[in-house]
Amino acid sequence: EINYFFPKQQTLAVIKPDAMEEHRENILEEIRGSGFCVTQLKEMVLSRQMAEEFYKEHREKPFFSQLVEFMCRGPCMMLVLTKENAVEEWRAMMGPTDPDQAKATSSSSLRARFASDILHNSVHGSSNEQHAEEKIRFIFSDISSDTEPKTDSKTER
Ligand code: RTP
Ligand code: MG
Repeated sequence: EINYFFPKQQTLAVIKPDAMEEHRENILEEIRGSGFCVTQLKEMVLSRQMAEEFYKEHREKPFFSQLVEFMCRGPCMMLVLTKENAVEEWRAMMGPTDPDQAKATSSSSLRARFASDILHNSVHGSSNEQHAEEKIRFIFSDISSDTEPKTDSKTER
């Protein structure tokens, strides 16, 4: 029996630039096979400014500039995944940040199989529900990704 009223959870998944050429199809297949509903999908190249905003929580970390550089080096695939418990399930599918740790603890995870190192680790996933809502709004609202400044109506001629 289908419960149409159960509020499904959303999370943001990103296929990072290092995985786009060789592993994208594998990752998408895995997502489809795990019962996630892909409710939004787009391929895009992040600007430096967007990558900095996207990972702003890590601004003070020693790896921040490398991370930003990496995230804008080529196209990313942005996906909104919908499922009960989506945030936690997608994080579990990704595995730990560091692929060495991933290989040791969850060898079937995406990072264990596809990541090359702790920075180039093939996928991103929101770490909690609030993050998910914020990042989905950021990536999928046309306003936030608009590079042109909006014209202020008061100064319009
Ligand atoms: P993500 O946010 O991308 O899903 O990854 P995560 O939660 O597993 O890890 P987080 O601590 O949020 O780090 C974000 C991304 O920064 C890069 N990183 N590099 N060189 C390093 O020590 C280092 N540590 C983290 C990775 O790309 C990581 O996914
Ligand atoms: Mg994170």
